[in-house]
Amino acid sequence: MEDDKPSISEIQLKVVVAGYIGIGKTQLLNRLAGKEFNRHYNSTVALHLERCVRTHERVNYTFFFWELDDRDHNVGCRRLYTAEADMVILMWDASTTERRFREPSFKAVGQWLNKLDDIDFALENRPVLFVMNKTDRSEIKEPTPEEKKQIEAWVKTYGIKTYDIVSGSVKDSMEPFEQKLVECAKKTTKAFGLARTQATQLATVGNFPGVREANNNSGTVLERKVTMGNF
Ligand SMILES: Nc1nc2c(ncn2[C@@H]2O[C@H](COP(=O)(O)OP(=O)(O)OP(=O)(O)O)[C@@H](O)[C@H]2O)c(=O)[nH]1
Ligand SMILES: [Mg+2]
Repeated sequence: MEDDKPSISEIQLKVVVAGYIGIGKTQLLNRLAGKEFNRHYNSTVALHLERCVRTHERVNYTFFFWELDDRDHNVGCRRLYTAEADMVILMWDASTTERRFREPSFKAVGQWLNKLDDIDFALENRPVLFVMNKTDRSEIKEPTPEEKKQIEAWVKTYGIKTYDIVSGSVKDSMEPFEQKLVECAKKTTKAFGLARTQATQLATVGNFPGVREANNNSGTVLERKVTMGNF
């Protein structure tokens, strides 16, 4: 029997991932790519690339992650690495077993927004996902009210239109993070573009019989509409 559901659509998204050194960026991306958690620390120099695909509501989202390192000598490359990104992930480290990390890594989130803004990276229309990581090493499992307030202030300062916050640990289930990731993906400009295209296609296919009756001689118009319907 023929499947009358609309075919699967493809969307490719470039995601910038940044934050303080050693907060778990690489491990998070490795987990998304299907690799196991690794206790061994191998610090990223300059750039780490990872790719994963998630399907939601008949859309295949291919995420291309660009993890930037936090070293200032790589400043010159940032404009290149962030070019045409669709989304941003900024992380901090929630471990309370190593308190010396939590505060500086949270401050670094704000510093990263500033660094991105400095290279004329428009944050307005790029969803930002704020990630509190390493909750397995913390008695505080959610962002504190102060952290939430600070994030709201940053969102205002940088004119960010869409953002979300998620907490978790790459040692535990990745489900909450993955849900938020897809939610953010759905709010990117590309996803809106895709939704518009699909709506146009549906409207076109829906109008097709009426158009045929009204345009008996308009072969070109019909041909174009059929092509779009099969797209
Ligand atoms: N307990 C715990 N450890 C983690 C978690 N995520 C990462 N780690 C550990 O933290 C260390 C740093 O992890 P990475 O993923 O390399 O951190 P990073 O942010 O990519 O580090 P840089 O590339 O140097 O900036 C490693 O030893 C990891 O095993 C986590 O969720 N929980
Ligand atoms: Mg890394």
